[in-house]
Amino acid sequence: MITLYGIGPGFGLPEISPYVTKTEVQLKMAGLKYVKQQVMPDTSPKGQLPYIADGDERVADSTFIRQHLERKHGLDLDAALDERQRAEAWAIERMIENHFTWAVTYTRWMMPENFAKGPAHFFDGAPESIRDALREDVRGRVAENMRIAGLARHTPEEITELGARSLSALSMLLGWKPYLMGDRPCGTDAMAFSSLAGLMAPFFDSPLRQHALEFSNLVAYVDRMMARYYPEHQWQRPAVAA
Ligand SMILES: N[C@@H](CCC(=O)N[C@@H](CS)C(=O)NCC(=O)O)C(=O)O
Repeated sequence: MITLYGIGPGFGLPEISPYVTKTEVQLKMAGLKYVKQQVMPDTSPKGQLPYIADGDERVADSTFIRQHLERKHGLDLDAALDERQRAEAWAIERMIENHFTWAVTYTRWMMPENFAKGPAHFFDGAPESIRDALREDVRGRVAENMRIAGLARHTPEEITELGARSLSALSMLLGWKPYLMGDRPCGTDAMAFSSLAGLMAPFFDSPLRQHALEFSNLVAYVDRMMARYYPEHQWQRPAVAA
């Protein structure tokens, strides 16, 4: 049995972490049985979530987890794609993970009102004397990671502008197909869904979220993916912007 280590549900989502959600959806796409366990990122071999235990093997990082699952269990989540489509799917996934998801992270961690109602509560169980210091420490580390990645060097308006360009690209790439690459979901749909759902969930508002809601095909796509992979989750469908 595979164990998926993640953060757990919250913020109106079945799983708080977009990367854990990606892996969870890919496990569901593959039809593999798994159990889920909530842990802190520092328990992971790479210091980040997700990681999995599959028999004696522990594998960290969503991309390497997918590679492991496909190799070990004889799967291909992109089976319906030709070579060019596979290349496009990879390029789209890189845009989402290495660019767009940072802009989404910004809305949760760097907008003070969103940090206060969301990530700040990760530390509610810590002793009161160190709680605020812990909050600031983790927020500082996320800010530093964002700076190294490049995004946090920009103004809030510029970050929104860059995120909105990726939203526009995703909307154009999806068009009115049910899934990114056609009639059937592929591996990259897991990441596109997780990142877009994380942004659209009504729990946090932001200028970038308001841009996202202007793309009715992306809103419908998140609904479709949520219904397919998390039918038990009470998804609060966001209203499409007028
Ligand atoms: N490249 C990694 C990214 C994973 C990631 O950023 N995970 C976040 C949770 S959403 C994390 O564990 N952050 C803790 C940290 O970076 O210290 C993957 O694809 O798995």
